[in-house]
Order: sequence, then C-alpha cells, then structure tokens
Amino acid sequence: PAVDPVEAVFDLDALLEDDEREWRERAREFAATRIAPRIAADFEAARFRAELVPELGAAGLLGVQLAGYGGSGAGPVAYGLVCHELEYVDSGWRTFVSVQCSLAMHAILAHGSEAQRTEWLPRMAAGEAVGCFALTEPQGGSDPGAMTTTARRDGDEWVIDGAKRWIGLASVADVAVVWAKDEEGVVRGFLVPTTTPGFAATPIAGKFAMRASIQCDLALTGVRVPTDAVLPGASGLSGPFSCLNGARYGIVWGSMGAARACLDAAVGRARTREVFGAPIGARQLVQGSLADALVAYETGMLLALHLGRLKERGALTPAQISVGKLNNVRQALGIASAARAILAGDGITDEFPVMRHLANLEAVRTYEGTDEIHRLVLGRALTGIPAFA
Ligand code: TGC
Repeated sequence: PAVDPVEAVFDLDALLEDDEREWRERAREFAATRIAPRIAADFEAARFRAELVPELGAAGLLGVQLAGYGGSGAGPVAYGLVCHELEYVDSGWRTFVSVQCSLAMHAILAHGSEAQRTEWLPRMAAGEAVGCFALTEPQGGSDPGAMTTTARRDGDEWVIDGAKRWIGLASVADVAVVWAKDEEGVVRGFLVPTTTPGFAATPIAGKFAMRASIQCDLALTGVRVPTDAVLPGASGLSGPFSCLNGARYGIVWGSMGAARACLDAAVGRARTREVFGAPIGARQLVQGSLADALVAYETGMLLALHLGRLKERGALTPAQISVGKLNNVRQALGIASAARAILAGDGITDEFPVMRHLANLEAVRTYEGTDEIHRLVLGRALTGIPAFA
C-alpha cells in the first residue's frame, strides 16, 4: 500500500510475536502477488479462482491454527493476521479461509472421529480438498434451531432431506458438513461427499457483493450416507455454534483489513488530489474524516488483538466475539464509506478497491450473525434475558 497507517502512525507490531509478524508477511505477500493483480477483474466477472486454493495450502495459509494433521498450529493471532491480509485485498478470499478453516475443518477437528480427521484434515490443510458448511436454510439464517432439514436412519445409512442457502464454496467443495435434525429433533452434523447422489449445489447469481467468491443454494434430496458419516462429537446447536465462533473471530480481524485498504486509498488520494489550488488533504474537513477513520481502525485492531490473546488462553467467550464482530464490521463500513466520499466520483470505480470493499462489507455485516443478532447476544449477556423471539 502507498501508506500503511499501522506502521506509520501506531506501532501494533510492538505487540506481536516474531512468528506472528512472519505469518502476516507471508499472507500479505500471497495476497499482493497472487490475488490482488486480478481481483478487480474477478469481481467484475464474478469469478472464483479455485486454482489458487492449492497455492494457499502450499503457503501454509490453510493450516495456521491446526495443530497436527498437516497444520502448523501457529495460534489465533497469526490466523487473525492472515484473515486481515487476505481481506485487505478482498473479503471473498477471507471468506474462503473462514469457510474452509474455521467452519469445515474446525467442525471435523472438534467434533469428528479420528478416522474423519485423518481422512479430511491433511488434504484440506494442503488445499487439495475443499469443505463447505451447510447450516443456513432458505427461510432465514438467524435461527438455526428452526431448521427443517432432516436425517433419518434407514438400516446402516442416514438419509438426509432438505434445503440450504448461502452456502459458501458448495459448488466447488469436495465435502459438505451438513447440519440436520435427527428423528428425535437433535441437530447433528454429517460429512457428505459432494458427489453423493441427491446433493445439488447451485451458485447464487445476481450478487452485488462477494462476487469473487461463491455462495450456493443446496438441494438435499434423499442423500444417503453411511452411519459413520455423522460427526460423533456434535449433538445439539452448540456443535455448529462452536464453529461460528471461530469464523466470527476471523471476521473481527478481516473486516479491519478491508478498512485498512480503504483508509490507504483515501490517504493516498488526499495527498495528491488538488481542488481549489491545494491537495484535499490540506483541508481540515478531510483531515478530520481521515483522523476519525484512523481512530476507528486502530481501536478495531486493538480489540482484535485483545480477543486473540484471550483466545490463546482459551478464555474467549461468545459475547466477547459478538462485541468484536459487531464493532469491527460496523466501523469498517464507516471507514469505507468515508473513504468513498474522499475519493469522490472515482470512489465508485474499480480504479480503487473502496466500492468493492463497501459492497462486500454489507454482506459481512449480515453473515455469521447479523448486527441485530450480536446486539441481542450482548443484550442477553447484560440483562440475563433472551430477547430473540
Ligand atoms: P441458545 O439456546 O442460546 O443455545 C443453544 C445451544 O447452543 C449453545 N450456544 C453456543 N455454543 C457455542 N458457541 C456459541 N456462540 C453459542 N451460542 C449458543 C448454548 O449453550 C446451547 O447449548 P446447550 O448444550 O445448552 O443446548 O440458542 P438460541 O437458538 O436461543 O441462540 C440464539 C442465537 C440468536 C444467539 C443463535 O441462534 C445465533 O447465534 N444465531 C445466528 C446464527 C448465525 O450466525 N447464522 C449465520 C451462519 S453463517 C452461515 O451459515 C454461512 S457460513 C459462511 C459461508 O458458507 O459462506
């Protein structure tokens, strides 16, 4: 970037370990050389470059938090920095890592059998297999407990029927973690190879956001899997929710990456664009707007780091993650909007990444728990009274 506010103004690096900075640099290099040069064209053409997935794996970026099974176990702050650098370029690629690592791989690691882990995790960490996470249904995503997808036993098989929506990567995935209610109404997770008859994934067209990634409708019609396809360690909603925690944590860092890209673009423009005979960055209103954006960015990064250090100690709670997801996506949207205004008309073109980030962040605001859901999680934490219904 032309200007890096982190390094120029606020020394967050001083709070990072050497290996964390190395992971950050590795992800930054990958994003800058392999994703950034074509991201505007990919977004325009609504193209997900699946050929980059094995490259991400070879760079170690899909096994950052995975201890064993081909991962490096580098820890939550390193993982957050990887999310941050990928989302600096585009939220679609951070979303890919969230779905692959925090959702699909974490579901198998945390809830799978040893046989399921050894079958899938090394290949997923290498980028040789892609996973997806099928929780949300067409009638809405905020209340997974109301899911209507069912799994019933038939001899030595499970038979899954239902529909899912907004499922990232499903049309390119090798395996789906499908959440369904068994005959007792208990939510269970199933590993479904996507070649299984009755499994059909259709990419959702007409999106104005996340165009460089894929989200799908899923039809599950009499999908038969063996009894050992069930994730033995997941029973009830805490199974999928424990995976959402990790994905939401990645968003806390990632959304600030998108914000930093917008801030960089606005600062660069403020220094060079002349109006009324001087750079617009010489105007007090523009400086005030940039300063507000910087404060929002730096506080968002400190919040992300604080949550990361709590996660390292196993002390991070869902309510704390809600604070981070709610605040950082909200602040990133504000920063992107302010940057767009500073760039004036050019801010809506693909000469700058800002409008793309703004559109993507609107999607990020809604997935993995909407603003409203996270406010209600916090309202419950404060009052002890759930107000969801
Ligand atoms: P509630 O009664 O609160 O809890 C039910 C059970 O779940 C446990 N639990 C959690 N466990 C771990 N982490 C969390 N964050 C948890 N939250 C709840 C809870 O302890 C309880 O366990 P147990 O053992 O007592 O049964 O459940 P609720 O239904 O009342 O929860 C309310 C609410 C609104 C918080 C929850 O439903 C919620 O978080 N809703 C939002 C769901 C969401 O984020 N959906 C979007 C998913 S994104 C997606 O699917 C796409 S993935 C990205 C892609 O594919 O591109």
